[in-house]
Parts: sequence; structure tokens; C-alpha cells
Amino acid sequence: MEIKIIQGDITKFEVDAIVNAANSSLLGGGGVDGAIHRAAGRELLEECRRIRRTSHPEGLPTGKAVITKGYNLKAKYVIHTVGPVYGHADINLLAECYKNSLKLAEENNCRSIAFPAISTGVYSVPIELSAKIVKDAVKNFKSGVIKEIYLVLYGSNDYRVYKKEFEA
Ligand code: AR6
Repeated sequence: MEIKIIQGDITKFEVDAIVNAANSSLLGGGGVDGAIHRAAGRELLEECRRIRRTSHPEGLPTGKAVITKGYNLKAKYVIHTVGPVYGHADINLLAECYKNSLKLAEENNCRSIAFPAISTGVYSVPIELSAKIVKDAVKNFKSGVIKEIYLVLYGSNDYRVYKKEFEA
């Protein structure tokens, strides 16, 4: 399993699954969530609405993950997970987001997956803390199915912080 740290826009990634830093409503928002919904098209929102009506009428709890198709994206699937709001939810749930997303990817035979830095935007987790938690979570995940994990950083400082942490 290879871990690659890349600076870029996750909506452009040609991988089996991209992960969305959603909120518990699953009905879209700003940041990477808004970008993914815009790029995937309205069918993604329709599938998210179906998930709300069926398996998650109260919304998706923090740390959990659900999968949908990718529609107009190059990625086959979108895995939606809800990160913790810094200072308000248990920070250990951030690792759960990564682990549960990886499990779901594996169950759906994904060989490649791309993650944004969940909770480091609107939800305010410091990028240095995110890098440490993510390093621990992804390096300890053993998979016979997933071959490539991309950690996609939007900003150049975020990218540098991740590079430094993963090279340490
Ligand atoms: N590709 C990769 N990373 C991106 C992109 C992109 N296109 N756009 C932003 N980022 P955020 P959160 C980075 O706020 O903190 C939404 O409204 C961004 O620079 O998207 O988990 C949801 O609906 C940051 O490093 O997610 C929720 O309500 C990272 O993605 C709430 O925000 C995460 O920032 C979730 O907050």
C-alpha cells in the first residue's frame, strides 16, 4: 500500500473513490463538500437524499462513513464522512473518519482512494494535528485490496506540513 501526498483539487482525481468532508445532513455545504457536489452533479445530491430517507433519517454521525456513486466525477465512488468540529467533538473521531472510509473502500473493491484533510477547514482542526492523526490512522490500516492512498492538500502550507510529518 502506497501513501502519496499531493497538492491539488480532489474533484479532479481519477481514483476509485474520493472522500468528502461532509456534514451530518449529507446535503452539501461549502469547502470541499460544495466542490464535490458541483463537480458530481445533482444526481449525487439525490442519492444523498435517498440515504437520509432510508438508512440515516437523523443524519450521519461524526466519524461514520457512507458511499455513493461518483456520477460526473472521474472517481467511481464518493465516500462521505463527517469530521469532528475542533473543540466540540472528540478529536479521536478524526481517525475514525479515515478508518471507516478505508473499510468502506475495501468492501467496495477500491484499489485507489483520495482523501482531503478532513476537518481542517470550517471545522478548524489545526493542520499539524491532522497530519499526525492521519499518519497514524493510514499507516496502521492493513489492506489487501487498497493499493494507493492519496492525501490531497489544497493549500501549499498544508501540503508542506503533511510532507514534513510523513517524512519524519
Ligand atoms: N480539493 C481538496 N481539498 C479541498 C478542496 C478541494 N477542491 N476544497 C477545499 N479543500 P472543509 P471541514 C480543503 O471546510 O473542515 C463544509 O461546508 C480545505 O482547504 O471543506 O471538514 C461541509 O458541508 C481544507 O483543508 O471541511 C461541512 O459543513 C479541507 O479541504 C464542513 O464544511 C477541509 O475543509 C466540514 O468542514
